Amino acid sequence: MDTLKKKFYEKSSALKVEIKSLLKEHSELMVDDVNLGQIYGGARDIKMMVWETSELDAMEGIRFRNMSIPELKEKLPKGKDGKEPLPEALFWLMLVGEVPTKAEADWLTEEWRKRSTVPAHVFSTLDALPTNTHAMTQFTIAINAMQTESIFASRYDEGMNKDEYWDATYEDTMNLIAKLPQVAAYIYRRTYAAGQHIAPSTTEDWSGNYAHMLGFENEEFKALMRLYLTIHADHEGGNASAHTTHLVGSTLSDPYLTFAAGMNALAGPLHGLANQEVIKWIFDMLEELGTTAPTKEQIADYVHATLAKGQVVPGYGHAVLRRPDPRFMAQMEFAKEYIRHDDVVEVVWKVFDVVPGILSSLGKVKNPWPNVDAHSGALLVHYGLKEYGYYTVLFGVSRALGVLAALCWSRALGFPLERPKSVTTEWVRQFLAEHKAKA
Ligand code: HAX
Repeated sequence: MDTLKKKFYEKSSALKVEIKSLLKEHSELMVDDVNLGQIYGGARDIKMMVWETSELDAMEGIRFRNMSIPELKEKLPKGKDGKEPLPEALFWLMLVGEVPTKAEADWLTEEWRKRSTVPAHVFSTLDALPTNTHAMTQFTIAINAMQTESIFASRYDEGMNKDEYWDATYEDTMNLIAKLPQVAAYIYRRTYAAGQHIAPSTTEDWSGNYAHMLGFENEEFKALMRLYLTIHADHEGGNASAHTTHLVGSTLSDPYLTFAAGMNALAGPLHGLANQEVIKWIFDMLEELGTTAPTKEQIADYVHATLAKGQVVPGYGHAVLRRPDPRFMAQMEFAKEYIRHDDVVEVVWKVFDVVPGILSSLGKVKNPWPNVDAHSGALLVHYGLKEYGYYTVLFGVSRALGVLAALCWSRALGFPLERPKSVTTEWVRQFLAEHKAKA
């Protein structure tokens, strides 16, 4: 058993025992009351699942195993750029709650390299699709096609003992994460580079190799990829891609099918697809205004026109956050550090000056601040990755780290099938009538 797997087994076994005794004593303890607004309003703020890998605070933003993004940048082992954390290190941290040494992070890079071979039928499945198929559709189809490799599915078929679920889930998780960059790069090259594919590097880390296979050798871009693939990895368990993964995983669907389901959720424009919508919105604005350097007044008019059409301003707002997203701020800092001037980046910053005031003035938007998706496209455009229809795949490759680490925990702790209760509006009417009669 490798060191990471052994550590995970020891920690998850201990926590399983602790949870059992905690629930034995306290399972009737009330944590929250749920109100009608929450029942009709997308279950906001209802505490109803355990997610060990990260936690979101409305004001402070995301913490991975209690570490903020600036702390990750300081404490995690770094890639060869010397500044940006290795996503490998973040995965280790999320899985076992410990900051790995550089040697441990490097071991993971090598381990994923060893497991990275993608079966040929995955490429032929992709090749059967029209090249104008949306990149996220290609991505989820490819993940489903890789399910032939699932160790969990084949061991379950052979009658696996439930105490071994964590082991098979760990193996699938490691294999799937290892293969994702090549699958994702293949989609990019077949869609946007006339199918001229690039063989994997034998020396780059996980992010550097992904950048290389996409066709980008610029070291700054590779540094950006390390940051990008780190900050998009996890956002606690309630967001749509994580929660979908959790729900589908709770049926004991194998990690491939489970992760593909999460990626279908990520592909929605209110969630991960917002990263493509933001840059599309900016490009449309610049085209309509006939300038690459719009004034704040011009941007304000364009925002009002977007709202008047009954559309949302992409990249702004959040179901939990009530402050500018630290993931937005981390990307802004990256741009300030690495990029001297860029028209699109400047537009993103002007939009940041203009939009919160307008959204606040509507009186209904709970969070007028930018989220992670408001900045990412401008950085990618700067380094030449302009095909915004691809952006959500980059997000998805990163999100695999968090949701699959969390899936390992769900299987190790033996979490049951998720099955919340729904009600009908007729039930609500009767409930209200009884409530009125009692008052
Ligand atoms: N532009 C215009 N209106 C907005 C808005 C925005 N950016 N954000 C919220 N609103 C509106 C909502 O549509 C809602 O209007 P109605 O009452 O007329 O339906 C009202 O303000 C209240 O919404 P809320 O409570 O503030 O926000 P929700 O929790 O319901 O929704 C969303 C959160 C992220 C879906 C929302 O802010 C939004 O649509 N933002 C734009 C899309 C986006 O950037 N999504 C990415 C979010 C981060 C993420 O998951 N990344 O992957």
